[in-house]
Amino acid sequence: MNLPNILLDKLKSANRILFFTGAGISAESGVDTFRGKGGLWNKMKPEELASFDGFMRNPNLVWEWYQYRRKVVRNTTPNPGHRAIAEFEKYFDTIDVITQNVDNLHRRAGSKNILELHGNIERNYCMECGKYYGVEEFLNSEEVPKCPECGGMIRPDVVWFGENLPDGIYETAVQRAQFSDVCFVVGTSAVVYPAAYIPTRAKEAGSFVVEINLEGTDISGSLDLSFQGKSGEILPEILAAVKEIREN
Ligand code: BV8
Ligand code: ZN
Repeated sequence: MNLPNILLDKLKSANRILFFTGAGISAESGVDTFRGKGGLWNKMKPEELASFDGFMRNPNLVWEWYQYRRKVVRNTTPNPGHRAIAEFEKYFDTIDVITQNVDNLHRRAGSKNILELHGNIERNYCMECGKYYGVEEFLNSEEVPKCPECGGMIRPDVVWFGENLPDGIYETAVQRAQFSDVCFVVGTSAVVYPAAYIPTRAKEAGSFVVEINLEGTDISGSLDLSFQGKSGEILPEILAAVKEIREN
């Protein structure tokens, strides 16, 4: 694929690259996205499943949904898009990954500098005593398990709608986006806030913002470049160009 010279120039001089990712980057690993074709929200309402009230209304249904998603993630692997992002670390001083995803696939692909804005489904915690757990202890629990320490309800360590993001993580994410020389926005419909503010904050601060998405989004027109296609195909192409530029 022929990359525009402006992008090649930016990648030549850049020190800090930031990847802001959403569910689309994991689609080629077989992990359902939320919106768009085949998205989860086409079949069920986010408020019912990814919200505290939804959980309290029907804890076992929500727990079962997360157990299903954990099984999908356990039985898949990072795809070439995740791996290309991890490999960028060889060519630049700083690579930041800011993800809305909870599937842990960036870490499994080898990325080091990751901010998980919406938590991680491979962690649980007790709603009473706050004790953190992994997923192993409850692998076969079909119902919401009780905390072995205090008997409280266990929930996935993710950020539901109406819940705050983990303390300070959004502010740190914005700061890193503002310091980036190039910001890739990958596989997100950019409709969930405050995360969806990040590409705009990067652009306002002078970062060169490049979208990689299967389809156009509400922010496509406001960015510097927008590639339509699969991240698992486009990111390796950009990495190949980077190798060319940075090795010569
Ligand atoms: C909060 C849980 C403070 C974990 C999720 C303004 C400011 C602040 C808040 C709000 C605001 N406006 C509205 C709100 C409230 C709400 C919100 O944003 N609502 C939206 C829907 C209007 N935000 C919140 O509640 C947040 N909390 O702000 O706290 C507060 C407190 C109280 C009251 C008010 C404020 C919390 C938001 C987090 C919610 N939790 N998930 C889980 O179970 O996963 S959100 C969920 O959506 C996921 O985390 C997901 O990451 C996220 C975003 O979705 P995307 O990642 O973009 O995925 P999507 O499917 O939408 O798009 C995928 C894209 O990829 C598509 O475009 C597709 O075309 C593309 N694609 C597909 N395949 C490929 C591809 N691209 C490339 N290659 C491919 N192969
Ligand atoms: Zn407990």
